Amino acid sequence: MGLQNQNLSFQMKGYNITTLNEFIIRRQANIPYAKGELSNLLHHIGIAAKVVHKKVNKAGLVDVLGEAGNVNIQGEHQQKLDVFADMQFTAALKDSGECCGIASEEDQEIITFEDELSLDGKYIVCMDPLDGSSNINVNVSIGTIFSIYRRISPRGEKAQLIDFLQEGNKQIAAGYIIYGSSTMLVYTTGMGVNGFTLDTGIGEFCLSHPDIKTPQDGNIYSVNEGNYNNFSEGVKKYIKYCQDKDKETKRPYTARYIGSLVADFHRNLLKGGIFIYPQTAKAPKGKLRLLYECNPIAYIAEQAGGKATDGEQRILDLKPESLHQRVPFYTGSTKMIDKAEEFLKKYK
Ligand code: P6P
Repeated sequence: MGLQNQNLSFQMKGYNITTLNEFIIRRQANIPYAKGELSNLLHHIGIAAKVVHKKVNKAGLVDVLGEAGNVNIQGEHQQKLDVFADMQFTAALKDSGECCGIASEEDQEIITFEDELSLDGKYIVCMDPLDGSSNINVNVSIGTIFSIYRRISPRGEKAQLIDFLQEGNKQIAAGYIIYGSSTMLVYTTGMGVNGFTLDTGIGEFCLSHPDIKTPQDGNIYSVNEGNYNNFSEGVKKYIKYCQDKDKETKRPYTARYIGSLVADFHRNLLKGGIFIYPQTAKAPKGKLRLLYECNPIAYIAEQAGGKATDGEQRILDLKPESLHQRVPFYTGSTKMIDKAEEFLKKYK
């Protein structure tokens, strides 16, 4: 059954839902000359998300907990679910025929798809297939993050490194899947941010958070204060500012940090707040990776009316130098980012 017919059937039965596929097709209708390639790519990402959801949801019951024994490019012990998620999203992107290659947190080099259909693919994808995976064994929400670009290298040829080292402001689409109390897919194609919740009863992502706008101000701050002694003076002063009592600005703020980027970001996106992973003595460039963590999250933050910088510059304007490059990361409510940057500047 074609995508249109399948979704029409839901409407005929009186279900008042908009499925991800229906939404993608409606949006495609608004994009002149869109031939459905991006829609098809997003559809395949949705399929992989459902497959990974099933595995993550049963993680305690089937043998996917614990480490897979290998160590990834980051020197992190790969959890079995990491490997599973990497394989599922890689396969889905290859099957779409729209993607000529990927850069993944789990793989040192780019992966090129060299079948005839994929070689002609218009897009490349940077992804963190399962971010925050050290939280898997303790049942804390984890996430998949993806970022889609038009390739620069000629179609019909192998994807090149230059396709992946584009500024974040060149992204065509970006999104994340959060495997939490429910599984949600949140994405943007540059026309706002929309959130879809997986209805396992019908196996569909259904529009649950249309046109997400993040509050301009907030009272949640998210930072790993265990690194406090390694922070710069400006970051330390900003954290103390968050903790000071001030009725007018509703301080002290609430500290919320669960060490899983997608979960920490998603909460602050909806409620307002600031997420900070600054440079520390241990991580002089910060910890989070530009290509497949900061750029996609930054695109979503901005599209929802928020901000994302490295403490000075807009994340989306940074020119990547390497696939796994790390950058300091400040993202969330615009007024909170501006205030944090005031402290960074004053105590530079
Ligand atoms: P720390 C998870 O490993 C991750 O990459 C992000 O999901 C998360 O925001 C960050 O690292 C947490 O790092 O050093 O605070 O444990």
